[in-house]
Amino acid sequence: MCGVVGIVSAGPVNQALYDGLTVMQHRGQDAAGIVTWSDEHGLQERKRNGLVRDVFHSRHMLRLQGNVGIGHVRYPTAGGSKSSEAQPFYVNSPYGICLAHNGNLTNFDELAELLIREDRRHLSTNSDSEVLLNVLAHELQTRVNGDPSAENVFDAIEALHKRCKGGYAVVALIIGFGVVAFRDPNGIRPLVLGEREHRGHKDFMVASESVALDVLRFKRVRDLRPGECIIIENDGTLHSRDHQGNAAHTPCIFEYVYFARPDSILDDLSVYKARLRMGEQLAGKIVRDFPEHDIDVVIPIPDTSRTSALQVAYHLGVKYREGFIKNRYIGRTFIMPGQEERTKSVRRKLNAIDLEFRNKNVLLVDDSIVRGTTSKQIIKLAREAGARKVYFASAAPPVRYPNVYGIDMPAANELIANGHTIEEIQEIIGADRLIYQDLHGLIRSVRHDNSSITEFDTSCFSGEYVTGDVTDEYLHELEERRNDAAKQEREERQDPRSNVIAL
Ligand code: PIN
Repeated sequence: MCGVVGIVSAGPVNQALYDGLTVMQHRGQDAAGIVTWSDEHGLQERKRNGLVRDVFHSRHMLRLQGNVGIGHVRYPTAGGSKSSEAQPFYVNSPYGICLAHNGNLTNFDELAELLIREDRRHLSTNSDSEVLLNVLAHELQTRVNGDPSAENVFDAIEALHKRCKGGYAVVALIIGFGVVAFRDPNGIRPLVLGEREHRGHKDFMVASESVALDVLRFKRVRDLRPGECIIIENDGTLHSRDHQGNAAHTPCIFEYVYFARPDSILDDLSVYKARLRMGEQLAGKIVRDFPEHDIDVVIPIPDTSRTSALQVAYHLGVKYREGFIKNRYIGRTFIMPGQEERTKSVRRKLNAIDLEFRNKNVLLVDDSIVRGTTSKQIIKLAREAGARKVYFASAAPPVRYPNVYGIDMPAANELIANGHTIEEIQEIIGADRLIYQDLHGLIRSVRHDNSSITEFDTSCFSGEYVTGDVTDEYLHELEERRNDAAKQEREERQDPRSNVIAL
């Protein structure tokens, strides 16, 4: 997963872009980048692997001059975590264009081949952002007629939507013109528009999550519609055109389960309220599946699941307690020669407060179970802390299928629910009982407030891919690639980035 931001302002945008990326750091900790533009200083860029706070130093910020800019934080998706693949990407023909995106193209191979063979474009990475950028540049090139115009850009984006399949939320900067932002025709990946008054001028901002608007005191105007393209010219003129076609609006449900910040509103739906309702629905499921339950205490697995766990406890009429404390300052893992490599040990990240577990029947709540590896270790931790019985509940249904729209999920064969029944999973993770939310409950939890959205991208739970182009062959190739990427990652564990432990 990644985060994008774009701003056109009456004043300098460097600090605002930095702050916007920092508040979206949860969407990607692998690399960060900003480009800004001004008449006087031209295009300025800084991008590297690392956290936002480590990539940008004062000297870079001073250089990033201009009132127009875009930024990106990257999560490593299958294959690419090289510094050379940090975004935004740049091309200089037909205009200087920079582009950053969140999502994944499902027809990457075919697009890359056509770009090279027919459009005579050069690709130097395996990044689908570079492909998107070159498709945009090529489609603009065929329409070039002097300076860029809103009409030409809209036409080029319309052509891009026809060529590019998958889930994508994109920000681009066209030198001397402005910022362009667009969302895939199904609106799978989120993108929101904000505005603020500044020096008697209207500033505009687009971002992956509304929380970025909040911290910069932009008012949330609305989400971009699926397939919509917005252009904000350098002078602040805003244009919009819709290109949804026949596609249904199907936002990614996983954003609400885990990825987005709870204080964000995506597609007019509060992530926080969705998680509260997931807890309510989950409590209903627990009562149905386990009517004679003997749960003494509900304990969340920090952080995401807290909101749901609170409501589980409330609706079960059971105590809610913080039994696990998370270390916010995990250090690097130094792998010594001959040492058994255990970088992902939960022990380094979580500690249990024994008195909340001793002689109790505890219900641990997590937002989801993906590989099941941390669930297993956490259950062990709860038992070591003296729990009598350890029940486990997931606020999301079993994750059985890979995500192809930009959520970084392991290969299907690494998903614990792929090929296992719930009873088998319960046994593998060592729980006394395992309860999953059902898909219907999850959908009800998320869509509650916004009846205009009737469908979601639920592919990792249902195996249904809304773009209609995902074949078994594609999934098979993806699996091979993800297995290779995982293997490579294991081999490269001595990389300093290995200090990032995802629970
Ligand atoms: C982690 C949220 N959440 C915890 C991510 C673990 C699956 N895991 C997905 C559960 S946090 S596993 O709260 O945002 O830190 O099933 O793959 O072991």
